[in-house]
Order: sequence, then C-alpha cells, then structure tokens
Amino acid sequence: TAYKRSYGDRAKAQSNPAARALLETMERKKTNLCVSVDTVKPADFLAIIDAVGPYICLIKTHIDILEDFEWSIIERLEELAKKHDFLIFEDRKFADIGNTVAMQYAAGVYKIASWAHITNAHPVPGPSIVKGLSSIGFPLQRGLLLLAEMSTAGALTKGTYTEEAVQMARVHNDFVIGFIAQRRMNGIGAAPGEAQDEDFIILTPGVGLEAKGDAMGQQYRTPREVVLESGCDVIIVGRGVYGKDLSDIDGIRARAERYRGEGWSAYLERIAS
Ligand code: 5BU
Repeated sequence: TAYKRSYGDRAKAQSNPAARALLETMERKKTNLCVSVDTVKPADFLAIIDAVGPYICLIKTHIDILEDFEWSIIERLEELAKKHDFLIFEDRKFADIGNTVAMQYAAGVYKIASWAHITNAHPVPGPSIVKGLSSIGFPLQRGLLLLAEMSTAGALTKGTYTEEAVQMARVHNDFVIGFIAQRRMNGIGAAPGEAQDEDFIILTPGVGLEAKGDAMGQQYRTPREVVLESGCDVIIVGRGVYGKDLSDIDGIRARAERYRGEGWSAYLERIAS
C-alpha cells in the first residue's frame, strides 16, 4: 500500500503537478514538515518563513490574517519559496457553492489561485465545490485537499461524512490530491477490491511535542503518532514551531529543525517496517 512506499516513489505515480511537486520536494529535502505561519504582521510572517524555509516542504498560510495586506507580500513569499525550495498551501477552507468559490479562489484581494500551489475545501456543499474550484485551479496545475477530518475536540467530520468526502475525492482525483485528516484515507468507503492502488496525500494539523492542546479545542499528537501510527504524510505545525516570541528567530529555526527530524525519522521507520 501507498503509505509504505517512499515519497519519491509515490511522486512518480502522481498525475497532478502539485501533488508530484510536493512529494518530490519531500524526498529531495528529506522533510515532511509543513509550517503554519499564523501571524498578523507581515514582517514576522516573512522573517519566520525565511528562517524555517530550509526545513520544510510546504508553508501553510492564512493570508487573510495579515494586516496591511499588499501584493508585495505575495511576491516576497514567492521569492522565499524559490530560495528555499518549498510549495505554498493557502488554508482557505472554501465552503460555498461552486460559482461563488470559483470567484473567491480566482479573484478578490488575494487571488489565491495565482500563487497557492495547494488549497483546501470543506466537502459540505457536495461535488459542486470541487467543480467550481477545479474550473480555476486545474488549468493552473493546482491541487485541492478536502477536509475529511478536523483536529478539534467535538468535530463533526466523522463517520459517513468522512467516507463521503473520500468518495467525492475519488470522482475528481485529477484535481483532489488528498485530504486534511488525522489518519490515512486510502480505501475508505470503497467496495472490497476497489480503490486498491489509490494514493491520497494526507496532511495533518494538530501536531505538537510540548502541549496536548490549547484552550480553544485544539488537540495535539506527536509527529510519531501522526506519521508512524496513523500513516499521515505531512505534519502541519504552527505554534509548536513559531512559539510565543516571534522575534526569537534562532528558537524558531531550532524548533523547525527538531520537528523536521521527528517527522522524518517517523517516516523512515514507517517505510522500513
Ligand atoms: P497550531 O498552532 O499548530 O495549533 O496551528 C494549526 C494550524 O492548522 C492553524 O492554522 C489552524 O487553522 C489549522 N488547522 C487545524 O489546526 N486543524 C484543522 O483541523 C484544520 C486546520 Br483543517
């Protein structure tokens, strides 16, 4: 099964350019770490990205958190992505009808489709949301993740909801490259014998080495639990890396290095087992 194979091996079988580039980057840089930079000030945002760049395969943004947004921030982000060889994932969590999300993805202040290799969507509206986003993103060689599961306590993303998210992805597997989820999803909800060789990439938030959660329902597991025990591919770490003091760039760099190491050794153990 896919999750026992190397990232590089899996890259070769991917037809979506964003999926292939992500897996190739992971193999080349030996990292399955995605850092989530949830900062308000553009200067912090860019300084943190420059510091963690060498240790990551992907940067995750919430572009609408930034104050005083201007297009030069995107240009700088793209320069940093080139300099450090990582991809960009805008955690936009689209959730509207196809016609609306197509405009939200292509236009507005942020023009997400023009710079984010990967974005994500809630499957709650049904397949029309994938159609809408694909009409913009597929021609640009972008990839979409469906939110099959969330990391928060009491999340409604479970049972048949999760199963139907996977089935929705199967129908549109040229553009849907994987899931935000807490465990591997290959084969879920498929008839016996079907979907044998599907390979969805699993990106997992709710990863932390120090805390078990926060005061607002977030729940953390370790890179080892996520990658080795649950078979996820990419660990998404926010506060565990950037911490409380955004000016402590050496500390941020050191923590990124630590999470990279933990994530990668869990992966090596997984493919060796
Ligand atoms: P943290 O600081 O590592 O807790 O940040 C986690 C990030 O991942 C943050 O940007 C959330 O918006 C995002 N996230 C999440 O935590 N859990 C989820 O299920 C999803 C996204 Br989807």
